[in-house]
Amino acid sequence: MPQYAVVIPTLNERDNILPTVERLENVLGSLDWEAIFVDDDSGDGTWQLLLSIARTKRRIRYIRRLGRRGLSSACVEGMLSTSATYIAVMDADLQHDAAILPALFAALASSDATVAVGSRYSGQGGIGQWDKTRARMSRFATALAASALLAPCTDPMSGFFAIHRRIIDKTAGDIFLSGFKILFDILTTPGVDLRVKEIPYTFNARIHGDTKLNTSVMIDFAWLLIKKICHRLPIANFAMFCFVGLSGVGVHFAALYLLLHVFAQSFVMSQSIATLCAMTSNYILNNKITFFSNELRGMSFVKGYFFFCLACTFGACVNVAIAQSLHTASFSWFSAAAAGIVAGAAINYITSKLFVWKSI
Ligand SMILES: Nc1nc2c(ncn2[C@@H]2O[C@H](COP(=O)(O)OP(=O)(O)O)[C@@H](O)[C@H]2O)c(=O)[nH]1
Ligand SMILES: [Mg+2]
Repeated sequence: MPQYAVVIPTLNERDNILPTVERLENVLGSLDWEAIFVDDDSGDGTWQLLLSIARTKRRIRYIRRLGRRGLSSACVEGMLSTSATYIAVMDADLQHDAAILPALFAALASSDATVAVGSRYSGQGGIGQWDKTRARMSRFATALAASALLAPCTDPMSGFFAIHRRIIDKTAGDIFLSGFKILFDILTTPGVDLRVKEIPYTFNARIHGDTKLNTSVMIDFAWLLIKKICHRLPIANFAMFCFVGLSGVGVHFAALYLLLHVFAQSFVMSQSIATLCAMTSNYILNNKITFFSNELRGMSFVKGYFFFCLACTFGACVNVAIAQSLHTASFSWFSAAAAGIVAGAAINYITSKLFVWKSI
């Protein structure tokens, strides 16, 4: 059984495969290693080439996935397919300098690090020939990402790293499979033994093929980032809860308008159904975003919905009671109502966190 594995996701990388295999053989020569290429049924002949190499070289394996896409899910699948103790992830486009693979593995095997990161932003590392826009975007995303990290790392967006297998065994079920930044995902997963060591390297320019980084990948990343920051910072988590509540107001008025003017229902009926629609949409969004790490599914989702509606009802009662008593104590209608809304939201948040998503 090889001790070391390198997982290499590929999507239309035919011209990069042979040089990558050659680099691996050169730098990993004396180690007991295997490489697992994970290809998403590329149309350019990548998997056919991988098949022919795998038939002649026992260190090279490949997985051909059908009807699926996604860099993170490809990496997870590759990592779970090996029983090696130390597992690296590397791009297939020669942008990652394979020469540091032995140093990444050594960092895990001979120190107490559990994650070794090929870093462009530490020591002598660098971003090579990136244009100014991509360099700025990368710096900006890295700075944002830092606020969600659970272990310090100067390059959490790196796609070049190695981990001890117990890290992936523990985090595999939590990784955002349609994501692109698996290292960031791992470094922001709570309850994991994260000890990071960084190995500087300089990012190479792509010679063959095109980048798969596109707008939808960036949107997915923004989504992941928001969720992780919300999880890490309680105030951001509360702000997200309030933001979801605000979106519920929009849902409420849209439903009310439709029921009153399109379906010609009575006001009481329309207002009741609109309230239910708002609560339902708030529940679904909070389950997916605010409390994503405790996301409820199946029967728990149904039970959670019931408790969430109870929590909202309780919050609404507190809201009205506080507003009423402040108004009676001659506060203006506006400040009395505002205080009621803030108190109601805080109560909703605390009861949701404690009883619905049980995340304290
Ligand atoms: N299996 C698989 N590999 C992918 C997918 N998207 C990108 N890759 C591979 O992931 C690596 C990084 O992608 P790349 O386009 O180079 O991203 P960039 O380095 O950020 O420009 C490359 O080896 C790609 O072939 C995907 O959806 N599935
Ligand atoms: Mg690349």
